[in-house]
Amino acid sequence: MDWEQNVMHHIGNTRSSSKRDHLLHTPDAFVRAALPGMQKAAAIVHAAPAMGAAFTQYTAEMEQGGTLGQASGSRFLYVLEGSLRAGGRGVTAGQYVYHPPDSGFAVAAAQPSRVVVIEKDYLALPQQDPPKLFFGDEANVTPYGLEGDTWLNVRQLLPADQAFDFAVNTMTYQPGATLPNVEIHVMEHGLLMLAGSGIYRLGDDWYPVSAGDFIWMGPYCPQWFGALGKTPAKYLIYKDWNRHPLASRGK
Ligand code: UGY
Ligand code: MN
Repeated sequence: MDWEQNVMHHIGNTRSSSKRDHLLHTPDAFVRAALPGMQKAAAIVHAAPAMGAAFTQYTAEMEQGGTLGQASGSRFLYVLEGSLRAGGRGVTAGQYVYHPPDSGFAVAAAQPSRVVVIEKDYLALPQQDPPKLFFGDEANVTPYGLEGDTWLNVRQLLPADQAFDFAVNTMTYQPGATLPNVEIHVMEHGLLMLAGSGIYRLGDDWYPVSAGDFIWMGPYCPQWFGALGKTPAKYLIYKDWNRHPLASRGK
């Protein structure tokens, strides 16, 4: 433990902040525990119904040969480090898998790995089948500039198909780039900072954030980001998507 960490821990300080409509979860506050079915692996649960989220997001840290348990609902996996065997295929850093509910398959780490895991109860559309199993590679996704801003590149990782009830995107900001406006929307977000740093506005608070930090934004949480530093800032962001606001009430 270095000097700075030591002081941080001993005086009870953290950059983390848990509010009604948002959570900043920083690595100094992470707690690891195995979920049912996990072997040689542990989960850092960042977002869950227990704090008001309608989905679950955790980082799985897996030893070589480690496994995940069964998914609850549909599941999205994005490999941060290492490589997995999932659904009979190899999935390495920057690659990802979506599988629909009730079609889970074994996930094992081919080497020590860190993986983003997002799970959600699937909201079906009337007369439409759920999406099929989907494998993707971020390197093959063509970016577009948000509202034409070429300093802010968005990569939509899942197909533009309304059968999907959530989206997962990466957003890469050149230093100095910002969201064009403070957003306030019904969708919630789970966000993992993958690179760089910046300032996140959440509600009426402003937080310095950097790679490794997680943020949950509840519905209607005011949000804005500006990238700081000399290298691009990048995050992976979940949002519920493609459903009527009354859909979760069975409408
Ligand atoms: O897709 C989004 O809502 C995204 N622009 N939000 C965000 O980056 N906080
Ligand atoms: Mn948003």
